[in-house]
Amino acid sequence: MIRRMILASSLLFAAHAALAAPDAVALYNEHCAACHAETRLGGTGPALIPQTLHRMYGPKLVDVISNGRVATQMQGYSDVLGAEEIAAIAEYLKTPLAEVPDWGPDDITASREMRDDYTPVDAPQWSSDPMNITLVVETGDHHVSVLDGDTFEVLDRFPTPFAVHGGPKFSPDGRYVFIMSRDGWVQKYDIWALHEVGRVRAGVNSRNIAMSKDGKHLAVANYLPMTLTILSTDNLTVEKVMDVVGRDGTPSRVSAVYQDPRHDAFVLALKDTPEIWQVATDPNAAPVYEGYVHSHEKGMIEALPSSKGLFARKRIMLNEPLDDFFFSPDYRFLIGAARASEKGVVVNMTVGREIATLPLGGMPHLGSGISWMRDGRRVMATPHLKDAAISVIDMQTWKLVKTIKTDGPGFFMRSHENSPYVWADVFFGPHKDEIHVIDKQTLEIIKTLNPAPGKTVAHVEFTKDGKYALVSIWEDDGAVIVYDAATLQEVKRLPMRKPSGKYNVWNKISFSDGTSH
Ligand code: DHE
Repeated sequence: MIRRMILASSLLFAAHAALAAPDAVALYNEHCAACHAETRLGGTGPALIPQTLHRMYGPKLVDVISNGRVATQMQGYSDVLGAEEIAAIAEYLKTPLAEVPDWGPDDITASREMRDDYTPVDAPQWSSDPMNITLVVETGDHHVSVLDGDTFEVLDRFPTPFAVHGGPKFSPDGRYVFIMSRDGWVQKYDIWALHEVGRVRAGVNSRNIAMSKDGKHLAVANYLPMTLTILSTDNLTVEKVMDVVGRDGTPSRVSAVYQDPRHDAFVLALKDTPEIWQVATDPNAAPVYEGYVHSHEKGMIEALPSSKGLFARKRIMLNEPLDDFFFSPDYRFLIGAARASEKGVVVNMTVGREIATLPLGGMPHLGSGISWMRDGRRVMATPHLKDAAISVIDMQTWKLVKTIKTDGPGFFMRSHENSPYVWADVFFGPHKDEIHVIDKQTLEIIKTLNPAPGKTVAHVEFTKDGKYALVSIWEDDGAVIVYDAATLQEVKRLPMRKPSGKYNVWNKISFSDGTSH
């Protein structure tokens, strides 16, 4: 009798358990928290809270959890979790947090940690060419290696904050470098002294950083909070935190911030509102007029200057938000695209208006675009994150010159003024172990390298003179391969922990044509 009762009650419990709703919080903590943090405020992955997810409500959120997200580290969970469990997590992500940190100037200031074991030096403490230093970001164990660009000797290897993303930014003299991680930490490192100077948390969930033309200010683009943080490069103190709100009152995440040396400004890509912002880095910037008032005194309509001087903000109004940018080398034009759109847009940055559209489907990755001279005309090229193709565009007519078919969608492209070739990785798909080498004049693939079969091979950076090309084997037990950029022969292989981006001091501070800035 007792056995029968136990059996009945355990059957009842099992039936109840089967009917009970999945425990979303437990599932989240088990499967999502490692990247997005238990607080849901973001780590290697973005923050997962209503403020940052509102565009994904509905089936899309379930779709991303089930199938992953192209061009990101987000994998699909449909083979690990059931439909109900995925739906429960999606529902949980829509729940507002009890409290979202403001992360204003006081929080940023409180997070600032300057190293008391750092002593400034008068000159490099090593004998390599300071202009030919190349940094390698090793995401496998969150370090940066400092390479001598002539001998490829590792001069230092220092720990970085968690999940560095985007290019580190050098001071104009190449002496300091600033490195940002997705969880908002910004680190300052002295290359001459081979020593960290300090770090500060500029945002909760951040995208990238940009250096001002004069090297005095560092802007940090934030998703959370929806702000731009501007730091003093000298001591990492807060100079300004700008709330990012569109003209119509819509708060917006900042997808990215860039330096625009022509107009002496930071340029902001806004994710949620159809505007681009120019934020002056020139202390004498002219007043920006953003509205008009009726002056009773003067009996006329008077323009209302909203800001002037350092950090004056100018809005460039668009037809739709653009979140991925490429700039012409003279910074007269910005070429932008929205992730979901089938076209690119050309914006004249001096007059502040859209002037042309480009046929660019397949999710172009304009951030990796490069430009060069071909038959006396400047062309630009961009890979596509969804198509096995590279688009080459004439920058005078804004017409497509050629679609180069590749072995799979790529992420990064690189060249150098002294190289006749463009290097383009095949980041996604079965050919992720390939790098195409393309002739800049014929636009033909002249060679496909496959240095580590089966492993992801990606991102190229040249040495200062363009003689060598450095390629990452993007694996935990990976390497940086040094190629002779003319003969395309391997010269050296340096073991590294999941090396991602590589950044040559000279190529960056001289705004080399073939690289990102
Ligand atoms: Fe990046 C640069 C945006 C996913 C590695 N990435 C950039 C820049 C932007 C950007 C706007 C240029 C800013 C700069 O360097 O100052 N990246 C995005 C995305 O929107 C996207 C697609 C989705 C996301 O979650 O952010 C994305 N990026 C990735 C990755 O998954 C990569 C491969 C691995 C990682 O570290 O997250 C990645 N992104 C990089 C790297 C650069 C970069 C290595 C710098 C390239 C350079 O040479 O300058």
